[in-house]
Amino acid sequence: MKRLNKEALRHKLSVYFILGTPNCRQEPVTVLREAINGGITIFQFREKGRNALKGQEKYAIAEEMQYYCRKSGVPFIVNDDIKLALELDADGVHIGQEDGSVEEIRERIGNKILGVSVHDSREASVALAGGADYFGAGPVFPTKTKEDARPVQGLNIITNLRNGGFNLPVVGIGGITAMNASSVIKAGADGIAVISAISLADDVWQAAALLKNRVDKALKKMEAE
Ligand code: TZP
Ligand code: ICP
Ligand code: MG
Repeated sequence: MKRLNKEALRHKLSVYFILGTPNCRQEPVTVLREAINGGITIFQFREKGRNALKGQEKYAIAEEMQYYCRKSGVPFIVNDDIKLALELDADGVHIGQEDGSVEEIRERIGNKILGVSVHDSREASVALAGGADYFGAGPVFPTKTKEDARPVQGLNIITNLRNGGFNLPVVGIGGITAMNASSVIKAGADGIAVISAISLADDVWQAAALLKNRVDKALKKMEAE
C-alpha cells in the first residue's frame, strides 16, 4: 500500500477493527474476512493475552491476515511487535505508553503509520513530538476485553484532545458498539476502534456493516455542521 497522507489516513481510521486469536469464538481469519466485507476501513493485528500465539504460528496468521487486508486495500497495522511489522512490511504499528520511546520507534519504522495510545493531553503532546500519526484514546466506555485497561475516561478524553488543539486524527477505543459509536464521533473523534463489538458478534459481517453505517452517518453530520 502506498503511504497515506494525513487526510487519507483520517478517513481510513473511521472503522478500525482490532483482532487477535484470543478475541474470537470463530476462526480468526474468517472473522477478519467477514469484517472486511462488512466495511472496516483499517485493521490491527493484536495478538495478546491468554493463549496468544507466539513465534512461527503468530507470524503465519499475521501474514495470512495481511494478505486479505492487502487484497481489499485495508491498511494492516501491527500492535506492539515492531520486529514483526518490519518482517512483514506492515503498513504501520500501534504502541502503548509502556512500549518504549515514540521517537525511537519512529526511527525504526521509517515512514510507516505510527499510532499511539494516549490517556491525556500530556501523553498526546509527547507522542506528537515523537512522530505519532494518530492517537488511540480510551477507554471511552467500560470494556471486558483488556484486563489491564486504565480507568474509564468517558467521552471527555476525546473532547479534551480536540479542545487541546491537536490536529492529529483521533480514534476512540473501549466498549464501543453500534449503540454508542455516534456519540464518540460527535465528541470529535475521526473514528472508532473496536474489538468485541465485531469479533464476538454472531454475525460479524452485519456487526461491521452496522458500525460502518452509524459512523459514516455521524461523520457526515459533523461535516455538515
Ligand atoms: N485499549 C483500550 S480499551 C481496549 C484496548 C485494546 C480494548 C477494546 O476492546 P473492546 O472489546 O472494543 O472494548
Ligand atoms: N487504540 C488503538 C487504535 N489500538 C490499541 N491497541 C489501543 C488504543 C490500546
Ligand atoms: Mg502495547
